[in-house]
Amino acid sequence: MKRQLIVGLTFALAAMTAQAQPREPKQEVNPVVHDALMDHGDGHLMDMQGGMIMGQNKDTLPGGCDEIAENKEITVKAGRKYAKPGFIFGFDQNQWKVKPCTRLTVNFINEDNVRHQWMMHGLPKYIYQKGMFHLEITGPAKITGTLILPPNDKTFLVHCDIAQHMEKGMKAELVSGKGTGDLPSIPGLTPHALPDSYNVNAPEPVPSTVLAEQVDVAAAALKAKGGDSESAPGAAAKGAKATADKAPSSGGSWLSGMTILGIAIGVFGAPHLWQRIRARSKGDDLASLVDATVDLLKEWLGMALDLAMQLYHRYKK
Ligand SMILES: [Cu+2]
Repeated sequence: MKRQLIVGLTFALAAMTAQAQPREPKQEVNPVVHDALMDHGDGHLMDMQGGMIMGQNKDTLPGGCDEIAENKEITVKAGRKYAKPGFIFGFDQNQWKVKPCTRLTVNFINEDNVRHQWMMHGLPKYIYQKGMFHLEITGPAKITGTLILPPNDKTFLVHCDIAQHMEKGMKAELVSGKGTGDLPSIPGLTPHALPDSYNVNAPEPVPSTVLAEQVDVAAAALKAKGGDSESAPGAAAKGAKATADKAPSSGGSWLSGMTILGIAIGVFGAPHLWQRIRARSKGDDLASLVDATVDLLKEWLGMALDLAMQLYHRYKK
């Protein structure tokens, strides 16, 4: 009886000790501050320890901004400990909101012992090379950069471009003004664009080779209809390219190379477009699908305007 009591007490004590001690020692993050970078021009700054800023812009107002709307500073923490459930890496926040024409200073603190980036896409290319603003550093370290947002409402993709880091959780969005709709697959914010399926009965995605065959068959059928002497199966065997090459010489045939190109874009593009609309849609109902379609069209319009602004600024000089 006495021995049982001692054994019991020993177990209780061991359990309490185990609970009192955390499994991993608490890690104090003491980031190295990279604040003496060499300016290589065009907003590209680097230091010998591997700190990097691309697209630094403290003064140049984007076209359409009469003045700086606001000076804003954010601090972004990056690392494994900020990963959302199901992910490996993460930012401490996955969405930031700013006003258009804001001068935004980003303090990027990488708390991991690997390299991470805070990379923003979709900025006007006449100011930002490749349309990017980008902070990069091996942690634990801190790096700070500044950019000025363009005047349009837009949702910008922010991610870490190191292989697999975005897929494993380092994806976020920066919403300027009203934005242009949430991006898909933002951890903790929006669902996966292509959710994993473990249903063995689910239909397989159609491989592109099958689609290519469908284009060939469609082209052959159209050619046969157009009154060409060659039989449809024969034309199918030769493929769409041969059809496109020969079509102009068949004299007045409406089946031109452009038609084939149009069919190809339609056959390849339609499923892709549908997939993108579905990915954005909040549900399968008509209203959500229409919303998603309008969102996508607005984004394309934004891209077209960006391009127009870029051309305008290039040829204005
Ligand atoms: Cu990373």
